[in-house]
Amino acid sequence: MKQALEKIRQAAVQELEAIQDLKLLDTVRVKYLGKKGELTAILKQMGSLTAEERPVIGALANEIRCDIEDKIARHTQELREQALQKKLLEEKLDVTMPGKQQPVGKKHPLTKVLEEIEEISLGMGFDIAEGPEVEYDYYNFEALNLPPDHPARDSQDTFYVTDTILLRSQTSPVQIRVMETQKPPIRIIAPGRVFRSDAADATHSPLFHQIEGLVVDKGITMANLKSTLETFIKKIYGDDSVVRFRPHHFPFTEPSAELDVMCFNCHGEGCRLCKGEGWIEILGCGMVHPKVLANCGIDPEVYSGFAFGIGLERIVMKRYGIDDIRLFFENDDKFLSQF
Ligand code: 2NL
Repeated sequence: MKQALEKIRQAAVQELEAIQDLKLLDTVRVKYLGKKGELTAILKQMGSLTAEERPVIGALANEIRCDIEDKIARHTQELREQALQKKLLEEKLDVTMPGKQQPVGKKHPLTKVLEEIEEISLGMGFDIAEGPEVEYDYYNFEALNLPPDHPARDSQDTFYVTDTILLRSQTSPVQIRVMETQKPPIRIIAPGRVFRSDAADATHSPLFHQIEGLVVDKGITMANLKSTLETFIKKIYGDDSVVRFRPHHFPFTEPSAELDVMCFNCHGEGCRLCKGEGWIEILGCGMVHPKVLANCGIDPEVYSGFAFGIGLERIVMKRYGIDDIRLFFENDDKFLSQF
């Protein structure tokens, strides 16, 4: 019987040592120590032993049970330790590895040039004014001396929301609102989105951006207009740029003019950029029409002013040689990442 017990111990130890899986360890316990296990089976035969043999075998059986339990416990501990080490090794994080490069966005070319123009304007003493994109017909047209039958008010060109409400087609309504509520001296620029019901093509977009400027005070003349705009243009295009004023017509200014800058690509020779003209049209301007001042409660006998309007997209297209206005609004990263 002693031999049978020692055999069980040996078999159990051998089997135990071969096991590499924590889950299988319990099968060893059941096989040798369980109620129907091999050790229990031997102990059931204790009845056949003499009174002297019984305590000796009993003690041995107990010692073997303890030994096997002890070995199972130790092996369990070992396997747990191994599993932990493996897990730690697999999940090791090397904090010295270089991080993943995150793509960084860039400013939109329209934003870049607008911010540049805003900086220049602030430096010249202008404030920046803003106003609603959805406007009353009154502020967009009527107050600006565009009578109801004026062709610019055609619903073909303007997005009407109702009979009297529309998407502003210029930022002048911002300036009308400022003149209505502030006393001269007024020195503002009004940048923002404007809307016209044009079919989109290389030079037209139903949404574009305008920057208008307005100066109103006592004694403002065409000389102030010319010197201010020439200074402004030289800050944008460089000190050596040459400007010229051409007579023009706008309903809201009298007299009116357009300002050209000598082509910065061919210096007046004529090239593709200026379409052979030698000059590039930059903005429209003029002395604020007396009726417009009066509409805003400013006495045209006391005050005078000048105003100008720049199309932002045109300026940016000329600056970077962009030949299609639609590129600004397509959110194509290949285009936008170039600026
Ligand atoms: C152009 C022409 C211009 C104005 C805008 C203006 C505003 C008020 C009163 C008088 Cl409140 N005038 N704005 C004046 C002249 C020209 O823009 O060709 N823009 C692209």
